[in-house]
Parts: sequence; structure tokens; C-alpha cells
Amino acid sequence: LARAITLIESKRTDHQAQARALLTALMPHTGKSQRIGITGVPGVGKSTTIEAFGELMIARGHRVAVLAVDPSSSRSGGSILGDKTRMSRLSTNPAAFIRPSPSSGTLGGVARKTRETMLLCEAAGYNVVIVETVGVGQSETVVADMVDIFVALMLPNAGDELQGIKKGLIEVADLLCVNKADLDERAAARAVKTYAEALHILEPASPHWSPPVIPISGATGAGLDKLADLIALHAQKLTASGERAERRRDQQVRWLHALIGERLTESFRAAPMIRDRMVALEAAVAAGEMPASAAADTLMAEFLRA
Ligand SMILES: Nc1nc2c(ncn2[C@@H]2O[C@H](COP(=O)(O)OP(=O)(O)O)[C@@H](O)[C@H]2O)c(=O)[nH]1
Ligand SMILES: [Mg+2]
Repeated sequence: LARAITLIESKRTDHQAQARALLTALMPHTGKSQRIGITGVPGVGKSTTIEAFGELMIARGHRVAVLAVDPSSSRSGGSILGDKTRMSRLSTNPAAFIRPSPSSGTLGGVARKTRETMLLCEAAGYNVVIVETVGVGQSETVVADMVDIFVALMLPNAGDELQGIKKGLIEVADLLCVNKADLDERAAARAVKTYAEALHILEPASPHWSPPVIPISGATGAGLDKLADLIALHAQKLTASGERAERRRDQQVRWLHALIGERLTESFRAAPMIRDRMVALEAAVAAGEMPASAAADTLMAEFLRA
């Protein structure tokens, strides 16, 4: 599995061709896992919770893969997901597989590798795949679009935090967990209530599922059984209604279109006549001498002519 992933992450053209052939051959063996996305601000307890939750799922008889989509890795090389050493227990468990995100690349590139790694993990027999990401920038919508259920971890100080919550995060979450409930149970209960009310005014994405809000503690493990039960219930309901299959179909097609867009942009930027003209037209647009739309049309026309 690790070798196959290295192949997928490789930038060499021959490796990429091999990776494509491998993935194509493995397609019939993919798709049989429960795909779970987990997000939350740095420090909310994602790694701690995933480790305890992963152990619980293994105790329930599952094989668990943990992948990361880390938007910070693209530019600084630094990680906002933090050290992976926190999952030291899970990483030595033979029924677990842990893979940090590739250390370079755009968010789109990292997400592509993560999607393909997910398929490899499924083919290797992992029936629970957890994708961890931070709730900053675009990474949470990117991850929400590759999983069956998207779980957001929150801190118990909801009053302060609610102000800063991006509406987008709550809108894509299928399940909200108020973590660190062990620190102050009453504060956690208040936060659960606040989030439940905030969710109540939103139209649920599915007619068969209203996102629940529960208190948990990744540190003590409290609430994680409930979390596992709710995830199983979500899978059961949305599979029965056909929504899960539909969601996956839509995700695949959106992914296809994203890839096409990415490749077109790449070949556009790499085209020699574009590179030369781009500099001049960029300057003209920057100086306000030419409308951006006219510059784009000119470049596109040249690209298509070549
Ligand atoms: N008391 C308490 N501390 C926690 C809990 N979950 C995580 N922490 C602590 O919060 C800090 C950040 O946790 P971590 O899992 O690295 O957060 P991440 O950045 O979201 O991955 C660490 O010091 C953890 O030990 C919890 O449920 N209760
Ligand atoms: Mg972490």
C-alpha cells in the first residue's frame, strides 16, 4: 500500500502512467468503505479524537485508514494539522494505516492525491477511511466533497466561537461534536444547545438527516461510542434512501470536472505563445489599459489557434 501511494504521489510521467493503470485495475475493489471527514480549528482535538475513535472502530472489527488534507503544506512547508506523533498508539496498530498529506502541492493537488490514496486504502481492505483537515480556507469544503459524512469538531466556548464560525462550515457538516467536554460539562452542554439552535434555522441538506450535535471528549473517549453509532445510523439511512450513492456519483463527476479544469489551466500556462503574451497582457490589465475580459479572450483565441 505504501509503495502504491508513493507511485501516486510521484511527479514522474512514467510513474503517473503506472499509477493510472493501477487505479483503473483496482476500481472494482474500491468504494466499500465508510468515508468520514473530520474538521475543526487547530487545537480543537482532531488528532486526539481520531486516535481514540480509530481504536474504537478497530475494537468494533473495522480496519481504519487515516489520511490528511493539510492546506498549509503547500506554501510554508509547515503543517497546521500538527505533529502526527499524537497518533502514536493508532500508528502501531496493525489494523490501522496512517498517512499524512503530501508535503507539497496546491490544495487541489493534495486533495487529488488524498482521493486516490483513499481508493488504494479501500482496495487494500480498509473499510473505514478518515480524512482529517483544518477548518480554515477552502480545505473543509474540499474534504466534504470526498466523504460520505463530514464531522466538525467544536470547542465548548460556543458563545465566543459562534461569532467566528464560518457559516459554510456548519452548512457542510453532517454531525457536530463539542469536544473537550471533560473540561467543563456544563459549558459543553450549553455549547451543544447553541449549535443545535444554529443548525435548526438551516435547511438540512438531506430530508432523511438533520445534523445532530453531541458532546465528546477525545481525551477520555466519552461520547465516542455515540459518535460511532450516529455515523453508522447516517450510513444506514442515506444508503437506504439512495442518497449516499447519489452523493458519491456527484462527487466523482465534480472531481472529473475539477481535473479537466486543472489540466486545461496547466496546459494553457505551459503553452509558449501564452507565456510570452501573458506578461504583456498582464501588465496592460494591471495598468488599467485593457479590460481583463478582453485580455482573457485574446489569450484564449491564441491558445485555441495553436
Ligand atoms: N481536556 C481535553 N484535552 C484535549 C481533548 N482533546 C484534545 N485535547 C488536547 O488539546 C490539544 C490539541 O489536541 P490535538 O488533538 O493535537 O488537536 P488538533 O490540532 O485539532 O489535531 C492537545 O494538548 C490535546 O491533548 C479533550 O477531549 N479533552
Ligand atoms: Mg492534529
